[in-house]
Amino acid sequence: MSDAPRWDALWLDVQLATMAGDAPDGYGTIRDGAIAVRDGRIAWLGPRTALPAGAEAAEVHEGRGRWLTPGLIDCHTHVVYAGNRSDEFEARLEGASYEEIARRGGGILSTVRATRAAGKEALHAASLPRVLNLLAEGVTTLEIKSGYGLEPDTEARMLRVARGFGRRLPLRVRTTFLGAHALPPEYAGRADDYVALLCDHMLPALAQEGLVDAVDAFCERIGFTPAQTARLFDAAARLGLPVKLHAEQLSDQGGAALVARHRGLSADHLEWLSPAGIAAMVEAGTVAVLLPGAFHFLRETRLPPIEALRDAGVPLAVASDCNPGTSPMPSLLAALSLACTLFRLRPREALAGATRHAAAALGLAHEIGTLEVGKAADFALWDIERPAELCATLGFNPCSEVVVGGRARSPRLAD
Ligand code: DI6
Ligand code: FE
Repeated sequence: MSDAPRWDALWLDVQLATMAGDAPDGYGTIRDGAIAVRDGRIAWLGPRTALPAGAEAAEVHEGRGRWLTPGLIDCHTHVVYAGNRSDEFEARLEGASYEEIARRGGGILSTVRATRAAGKEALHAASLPRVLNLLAEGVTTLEIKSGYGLEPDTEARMLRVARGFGRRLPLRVRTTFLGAHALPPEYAGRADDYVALLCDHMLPALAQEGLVDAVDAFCERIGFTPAQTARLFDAAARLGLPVKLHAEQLSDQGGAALVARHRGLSADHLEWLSPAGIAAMVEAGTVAVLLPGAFHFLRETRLPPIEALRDAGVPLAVASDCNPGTSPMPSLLAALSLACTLFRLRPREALAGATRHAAAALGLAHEIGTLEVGKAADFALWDIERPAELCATLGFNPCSEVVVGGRARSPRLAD
């Protein structure tokens, strides 16, 4: 009897970027590496020369020198919606601001109208190309928010469509309830009543149906006040659900400190974040999710305080924020590149932002986000010479193979 390992699958001749937290080069590079999978989890990884003697695998894949990273994690998206807002893109270029467009009933409410009118199949069909685009880029975990229904049936439909992608595709989906995205027209002038509906009816019913992994809100002049947001967070806590927040995107509402006080997973956007907000995030271990797509499309000029966040040791995640208004960009690779050019993240920080720190922003750091023995075998293979290439290019996708739960697939599912 030999105790040599028997694996389900083994990848040889790969350059590993483990993205493990303590790696001195920022990538956790292992040259001429190998990685083995068993029961959907990483069973072994290291330099090929260190492979245990006599190890066998049912499937052996040749890496041909490609780079292998953890599967990418897009931890903030609104990919499920119907309709299109390119008219607003034009209006903003004519001088209208995002807030003005929202105040005259466009913006989020325009997508609410289209999404309410779309049945489940139509919503699925409209969203699928965006999801497939992300999958083709090596995304193996995708967070998807509700928030274009703002009434029980459509919010539930959005979350069911989102969950459906996780069942039908080789993809992990996490759903976030964003019922507090905008005030629906039928509640005009009655925001507190709408928040009561969210807290007392919509959220408990959706959570009961198992459709909610986390709760988010838009804490903003054109969204909800800190007091209303706090009420929603208390309702989430009663249901045992973690919270996160669209905070300090257009103004400083103290949202980051608020979500930190509620031990939130993440504060997202953060262009107007104050030093007090940073201190609160440090204290609570709240992740900063940077969304350079929204910054880019809104032609913002005020940067999130990246250096202060970095100096304070706040983990920086990067996400696409894919949505029809402020970030019509179903591309996490584009977000990585923009995070570097617009926010001056280093490529190693941007890649950590779409792997290790994105996992933390979803409360999944123990499961995914780095290549480590025992974690889920989710990874992506790339035709690149150095990992920085993932950020140093824009509009090009060098992903050549994706593995989810130990199963290999082509990045383009139809192949
Ligand atoms: N902030 C955003 O950037 C998105 N939602 C939010 O609260 C924009 C959503 C949209 O314009 O449709
Ligand atoms: Fe968003």
